[in-house]
Amino acid sequence: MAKSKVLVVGGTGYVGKRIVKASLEQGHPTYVLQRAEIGLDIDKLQILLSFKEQGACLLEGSFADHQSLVDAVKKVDVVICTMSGVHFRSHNILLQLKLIEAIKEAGNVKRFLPSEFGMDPSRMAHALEPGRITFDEKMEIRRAIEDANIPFTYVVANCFGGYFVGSLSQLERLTPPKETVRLYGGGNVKVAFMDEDDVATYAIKTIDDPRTLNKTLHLRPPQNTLTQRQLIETWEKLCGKKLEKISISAQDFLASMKCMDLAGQVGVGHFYHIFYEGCLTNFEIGEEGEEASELYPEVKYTRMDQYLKIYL
Ligand code: NDP
Ligand code: GFR
Repeated sequence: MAKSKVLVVGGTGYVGKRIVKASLEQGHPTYVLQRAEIGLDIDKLQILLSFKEQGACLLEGSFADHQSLVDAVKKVDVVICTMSGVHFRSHNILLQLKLIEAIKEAGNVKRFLPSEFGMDPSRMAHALEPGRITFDEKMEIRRAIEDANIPFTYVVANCFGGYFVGSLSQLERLTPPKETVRLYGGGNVKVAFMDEDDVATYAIKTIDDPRTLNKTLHLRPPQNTLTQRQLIETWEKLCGKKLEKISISAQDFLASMKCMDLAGQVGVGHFYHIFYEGCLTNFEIGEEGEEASELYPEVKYTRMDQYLKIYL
């Protein structure tokens, strides 16, 4: 059977460029939206041209031009959106409503993967303000998809290594601390960590899989389900040095929100749910979902001791 044609919207982003790479690697005719608005962003253009060199096809379009989105969608079988989530002030996630309108009008899409790739928003109705906006907006997108009867797969990717593993899950940094590490409580809550390239591999693996049609794909491989303490011990073994550990109570952690800007408060809220509440691992995957490493055992996913080596 011919490989389905894939359109990536948001292709020059942190997740997007990995999705484009995985789509090409897995042999899909791959199309990338080239937004008119990128203007003089030369880095974005260079990334788009590099996709072209690797065999992708660029499709010009804009979220301000409905017909351009319809025309792009009509050229493919599968649409994957990797719209930014961290710029919640500009509500980028809700821009997907325009893409959903285009998919609805085009009528040809066999699978749509909206921009999720994080915690499962359907399990975050209790999330703290202001970070809850991330999940509320993603749920609005889910409702629009399901109201339009667009075939979907939601990818719940848990914690990206780049944001949560490199820093040993410290806020406001991306590299390991040298002397002291802050533990969330006792550091014994189970968290699921993912190499971003594996996130993209699994996302492309699933687009033609009937087992994940209208379902959630959870990326929660058993050997990457670790506590913060286990993550730190992994790092200490690699670098041959013990870090001083300072335990922060949930009460003190939440109190720190008071002196933070909006982005910082969003982060604290998300980290609280992940590292104190255990929201990524405190449930069984039910009928509505599948776990990726079980569905695709052939994928040799990167373990976190390997992931951490680059930080030495
Ligand atoms: P980025 O910030 O890298 O942005 C992705 C793309 O969004 C951009 O490249 C751009 O597409 C598009 N975009 C941004 N603003 C606009 C706009 N105003 N109009 C149209 N397009 C726009 O996003 P990430 O890759 O960091 O995030 C993607 C998803 O992953 C989000 O849902 C986020 O919540 C999630 N995430 C999860 C993490 C985790 O640890 N699990 C960590 C980080 C993100 P173009 O390429 O066309 O310019
Ligand atoms: C893990 O799931 C998610 C993660 C999600 O569903 C949505 C958004 C994210 C964000 C995290 C919290 O907002 O992606 C990365 C991370 C952003 C962040 C990292 C915010 C504040 C920080 O101090 C930070 O330190 C690494």
